[in-house]
Amino acid sequence: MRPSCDRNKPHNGHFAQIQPLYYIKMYTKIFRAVIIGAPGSGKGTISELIVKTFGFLHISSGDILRQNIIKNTDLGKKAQSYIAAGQLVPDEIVTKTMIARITEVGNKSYILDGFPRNGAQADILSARCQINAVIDLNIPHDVIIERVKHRWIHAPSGRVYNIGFNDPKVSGKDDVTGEPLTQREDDKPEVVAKRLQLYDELMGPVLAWYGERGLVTTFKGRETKEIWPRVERFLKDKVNKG
Ligand code: G5P
Ligand code: MG
Repeated sequence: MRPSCDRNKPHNGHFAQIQPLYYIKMYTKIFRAVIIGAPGSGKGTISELIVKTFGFLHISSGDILRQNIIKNTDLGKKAQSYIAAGQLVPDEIVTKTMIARITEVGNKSYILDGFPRNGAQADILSARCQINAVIDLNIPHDVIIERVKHRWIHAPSGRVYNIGFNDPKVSGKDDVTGEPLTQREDDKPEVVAKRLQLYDELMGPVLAWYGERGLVTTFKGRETKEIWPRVERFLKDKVNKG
């Protein structure tokens, strides 16, 4: 039986009650989406809901880079200073990493978050795989600036919290591992301002490129709880049509 829509509503600020199995069983076709939006627009949060609801894999360039920084890999060492300064990590590094991950994932449905980030990356991605839809989150900058001040993350997994929106069960600790949460270095107000400016400069052409191919759907709003039901409906329609 189909779960009631109410189960998908946030519970105490969490989306923990989502019932994924109905969708995962029904949607067996391969579907690939890109989620685009300014820093702090909710790409990671909406992607997590897509994972739980549709069973897609979430491939986040930012999460992959941060995990490499924690592990102190060569990639992490190269990426760290760019991320801390709110600049893009050089294309050749990110593109190689993301294409390797996409290849590794193979024949599965996924949502790409944070990649592509400019025209050059979009070109390389389009040569490698076909994207079925682009979800464009359009959130006012004033909302974003307020939000990221309260963001806490569990960097090894990429799990993200926000005080007053989706609080951890125990203050300062990750719900799953109990490990301490941290704040992102690039969430400092001056770095956020730089990231927002860079986003506006670089993503305009990428959105236009996908727009010319009829792939972009924009979701405008101030809160995830109003945006998510629209994204969910959109994806259900798209995935059903194949
Ligand atoms: P990232 O990691 O890709 P950004 O800048 O694209 O980083 P970010 O900051 O991860 O995006 P998001 O994923 O869009 O934001 O947002 P989110 O984390 O889900 O939500 C933000 C906060 O708001 C969270 O705390 C969440 O809980 C809360 N929230 C969500 N909805 C609501 C709501 O309705 N209400 C409230 N109150 N709160 C809410 O990239 C980082 C860096 O990595 C490098 C670059 O240096 C980049 O700056 N990088 C790349 N470099 C080159 N090429 C690429 N392709 C690169 N990808 C990453
Ligand atoms: Mg994110």
